[in-house]
Amino acid sequence: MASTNFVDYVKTFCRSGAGGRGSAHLHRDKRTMKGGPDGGDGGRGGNVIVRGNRNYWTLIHLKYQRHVFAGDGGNGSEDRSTGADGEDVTIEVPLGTVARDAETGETICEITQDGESFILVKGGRGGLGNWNFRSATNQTPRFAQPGEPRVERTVILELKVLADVGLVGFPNAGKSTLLSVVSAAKPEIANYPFTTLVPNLGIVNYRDGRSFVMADIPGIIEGAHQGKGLGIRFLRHIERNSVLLFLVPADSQNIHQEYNILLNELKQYNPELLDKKRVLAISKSDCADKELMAEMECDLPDIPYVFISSVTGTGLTELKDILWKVLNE
Ligand SMILES: Nc1nc2c(ncn2[C@@H]2O[C@H](COP(=O)(O)OP(=O)(O)OP(=O)(O)O)[C@@H](O)[C@H]2O)c(=O)[nH]1
Ligand SMILES: [Mg+2]
Repeated sequence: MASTNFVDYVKTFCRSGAGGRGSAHLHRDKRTMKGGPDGGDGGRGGNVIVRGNRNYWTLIHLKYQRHVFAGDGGNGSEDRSTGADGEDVTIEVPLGTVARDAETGETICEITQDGESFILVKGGRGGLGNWNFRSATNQTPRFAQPGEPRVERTVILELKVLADVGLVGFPNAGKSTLLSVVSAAKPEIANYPFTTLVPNLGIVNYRDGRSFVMADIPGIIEGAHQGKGLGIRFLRHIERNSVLLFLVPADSQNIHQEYNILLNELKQYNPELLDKKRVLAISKSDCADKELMAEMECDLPDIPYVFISSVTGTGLTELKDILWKVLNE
């Protein structure tokens, strides 16, 4: 996923189709001077629909499609012919997309399954033709209903990546490296902060053909919730993960303190993130010496932890075991 191709937020102006007008036609032909009402109904206006498609990973295909208009319904006509229904427009989105109303902020729907669809804006109903209004006391109704008007709505589509495990850590902690060694993903890795600018996903193969999905997101730093670094907008991608894997390098000054800073940033973003199960991985353990590690072990947060090294492979199997266990608890 090249950085510019990852789009996780789009605002789209949606407009449904108007319902067709009902017809107020009165039947006439060669032999009938004064036939009864035979005006047909108008067709329904087109809907704007969102549908989940597992072949999409981002919202990039919607980036430049700022307006979505569904078709209007056709008008009813003589001989009780109903107007054609307006054309529906379907917006295909990746799984994990949330649609919100831009004005009220209210969540309209959440698409998590392939093929799952939801009507964002409903098309107007078609008007009834005069044929429907005939009665004993009014045998020639010269009126019909108009169709319902178009409905407009600005919708925000937001992608929240669906993964089982989300990686949380400071920049340069080794998150991308870990993802690259436990999965087939090829994220960018470099020895400077903020290498990763967009989330990366990888499928981690576990024993017996089982697997889970891991998400690597850009690093967060103290004050990220105030906009420092890349900010915390990427944290929306770990909102859905069931387990958060904290990554703190073994050569950091105080692991517990760094962990608390990360935890606090998550809390500032959304306190519900703290309800998730947490695992701690102390990365780059090949850089620290044994004595130091034993010392560090005395002061670690009270969650499952493991020392790992993505370079030598130490602890990776153990880490997968812990993650799998926590995922299935
Ligand atoms: N010695 C050692 N170096 C590591 C290990 N894991 C990662 N590194 C190095 O640490 C540096 C940063 O690694 P990344 O994986 O890019 O770190 P990141 O957490 O993804 O960083 P950002 O994307 O900037 O947030 C790279 O130079 C890696 O080679 C490890 O287990 N041992
Ligand atoms: Mg990275």
